[in-house]
Amino acid sequence: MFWLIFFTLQAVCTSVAHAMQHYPAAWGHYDVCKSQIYTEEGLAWDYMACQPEATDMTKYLRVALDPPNITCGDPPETYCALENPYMCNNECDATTEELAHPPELMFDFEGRNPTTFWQSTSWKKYPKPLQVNITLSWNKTIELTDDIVLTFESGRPEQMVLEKSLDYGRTWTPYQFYATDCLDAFTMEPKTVNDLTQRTLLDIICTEDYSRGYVWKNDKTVRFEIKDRFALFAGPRLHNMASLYGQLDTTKNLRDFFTITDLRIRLLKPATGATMVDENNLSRYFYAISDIKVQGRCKCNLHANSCVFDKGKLGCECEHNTTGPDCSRCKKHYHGRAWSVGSYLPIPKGTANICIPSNHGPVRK
Ligand SMILES: [Ca+2]
Repeated sequence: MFWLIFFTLQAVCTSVAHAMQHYPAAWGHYDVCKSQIYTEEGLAWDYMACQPEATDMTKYLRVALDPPNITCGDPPETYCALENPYMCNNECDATTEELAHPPELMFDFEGRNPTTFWQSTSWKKYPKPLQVNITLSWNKTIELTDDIVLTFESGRPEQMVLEKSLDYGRTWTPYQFYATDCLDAFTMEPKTVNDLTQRTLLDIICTEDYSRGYVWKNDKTVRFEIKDRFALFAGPRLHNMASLYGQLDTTKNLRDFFTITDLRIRLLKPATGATMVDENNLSRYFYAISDIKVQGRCKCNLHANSCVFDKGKLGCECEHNTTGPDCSRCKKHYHGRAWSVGSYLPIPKGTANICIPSNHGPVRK
């Protein structure tokens, strides 16, 4: 069963001022695809590499849970607090709006009090593992521009994997492993993003940073650190984006690393807060997530500065005589040379690499 949460908010984002609020000035580059200039022959178009503004991508995703009936409340259940087994006054009931915890509550506007959250059934079948896959699908290639942040309402999981797909969910590769004990859970040495270098940037690590302190109110987030990885090229405050863009231009692996069509959160073991699971009170163990943040932009191969959400699907508004959801082909009658991705270089305008008419007219760039 699928929960469709297509938010029908307008997807056209062209406000440069808005982008400036969130990103250093360098991010504002590449927001124009072409401009008119005067030449000896009169008015002509000057073409530049361009890309859509980064935005909140959770508005455009579809979420699916596996197993599909893992959400609490059918039948109604009562829950205990992990930190206090005698505090069992929480109820989940799928048929009552105030007591239901459906998946869309991971993506609603947060900031209200109390928070809204998705919650799983409890670990009633212990010692059989309590495992849930949460799959987020965009049906479009997107490029991540900021950290992925999950906020847990329950304790953070003791074991979890974040995975990505670049082919609409056919194949998956891990992004990061999370555990209270990386060696025990995944036979991996624990590392943090700070251990990475330019050379090892694409290494997949297991981190223990986000699994400890199971109930502390300020310790509820699990992160996949995009900006720390960018910073390996662009400097700690991302002041040298030219360096990052130069690398993205020349290293396909690096560009692909930040590009996804789907994300999958594999919850493998809930917080127990102890080495022993209290078998007399399994209502203490479950997963609950109040918020998921995914910032990114449509991948348009530097041939579009806007991306629209139409009939439940994202698509680039292609310029430079290109076409397709990612602007990855030349338009009909514009096959004068092979299609090519735009280039970030030279900074700041890049190179458009436009498609040219099949009958070889004179063109700029
Ligand atoms: Ca929420």
